Amino acid sequence: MITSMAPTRAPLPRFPHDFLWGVSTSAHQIEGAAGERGPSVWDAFSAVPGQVKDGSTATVACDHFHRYREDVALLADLGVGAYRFSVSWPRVHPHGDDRVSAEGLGFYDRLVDELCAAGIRPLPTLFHWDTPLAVEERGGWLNRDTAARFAEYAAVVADRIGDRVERWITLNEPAEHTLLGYAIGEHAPGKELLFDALPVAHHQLLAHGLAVQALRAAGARSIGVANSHGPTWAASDAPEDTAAADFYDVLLNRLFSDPLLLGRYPDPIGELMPSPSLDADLKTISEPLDWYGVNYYQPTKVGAPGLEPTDFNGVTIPPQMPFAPRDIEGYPVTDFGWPVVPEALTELLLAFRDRYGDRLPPIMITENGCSYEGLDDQDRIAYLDSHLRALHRAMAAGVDVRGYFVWSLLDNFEWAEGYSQRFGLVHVDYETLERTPKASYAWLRDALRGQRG
Ligand code: IFM
Repeated sequence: MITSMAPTRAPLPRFPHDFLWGVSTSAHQIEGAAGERGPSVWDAFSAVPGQVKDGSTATVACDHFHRYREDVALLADLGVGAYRFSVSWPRVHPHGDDRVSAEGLGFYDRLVDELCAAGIRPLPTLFHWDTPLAVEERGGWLNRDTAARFAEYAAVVADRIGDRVERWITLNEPAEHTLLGYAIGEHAPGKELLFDALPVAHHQLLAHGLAVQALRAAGARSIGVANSHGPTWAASDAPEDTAAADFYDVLLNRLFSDPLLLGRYPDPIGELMPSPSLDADLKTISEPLDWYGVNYYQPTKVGAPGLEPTDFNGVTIPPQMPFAPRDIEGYPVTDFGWPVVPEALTELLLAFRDRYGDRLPPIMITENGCSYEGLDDQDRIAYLDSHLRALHRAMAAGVDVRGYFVWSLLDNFEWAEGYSQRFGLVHVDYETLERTPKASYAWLRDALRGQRG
């Protein structure tokens, strides 16, 4: 355990006594045990040379599948009230059809039991990007039928663990999955469809709505979604830059939240969205949510595209996209190169409240965190400390936020970056799989003790 030479910090402001404190992970990024589940799109994608920067795969990852007891003990020692994990669809339905793996489902049963025994509330996410390969081979999220398959899977999981789960999340970051996975091909399944990827957005939304119905039919009381959001800043006042920023804002910040919360697509997406039954679908999609999850990492500065591709934190944005991300200067950056702008979290939450008004259910920050090397991770402590203060300012200004989850408990497989970016409060030695809590873990544990008073 690293205790470090931390600079003295003022205690965090006091959050409400029933505020939910937690950490987040996802199945593909930590579980490993790939041979004990069905294949997913990410297995196929990672196997193609050059797709993952360090050539790695998540075959073993953190081996959480076999070491979950040790990881729950780390959560208990940390003192969090909740743990957000994801259920691996290919572990539950290895063949991508209705055949259920008793072993796969049994894992989540044991994990939930272990969490409950430790007094930690389980918060499962049903989809965090690891589509069963067999589902992808039938068209994946381009195929409307995937939404119905997903709802069936949701019902199977709810039937098994729903008696101990209070809060559910349907999808994680559908905007990233659409853009990175299907529009520009930087993530699995590696398709480069540009705007022809829009049905992927619609089918994920429909899957969400159908899953909400399936979960409620199974007795679920509290359902949310985890979407990625961040303020979009125009590179200049020039009309071409503000138009580009508006368009990016629609794609990142409104493509999913408008249909979920308002029951309609933002302009100009509605006209572009091919669906045989758009109005009925939007009714399903906008089933009222019990809360809304925001994943926040950074704001984005955007200008008009040029003739060349743009590099955006290692992601290549082709010039055919109607926007080009620009560097944000004047702020520290994480090891990933992401600018650290805590005040943008306050800005985001206030804008969200203003946009959605009384259509906005209580918010939960379902992810926030940063990539830094090292055990004495003072930069991560500074990041978390400043973002919690920014969150508190938004709450003091009247935004109803009920919880905060750090991304992530463990260093893990960071998608196309492989193991090169470390987001964990706990260091993982990928050779020995030994877990070592970092200074940020000790800091958060003390901060949570301070909150409990
Ligand atoms: O690791 C990812 C996670 O899977 C989704 N949200 C952002 C994190 C950091 O990139």
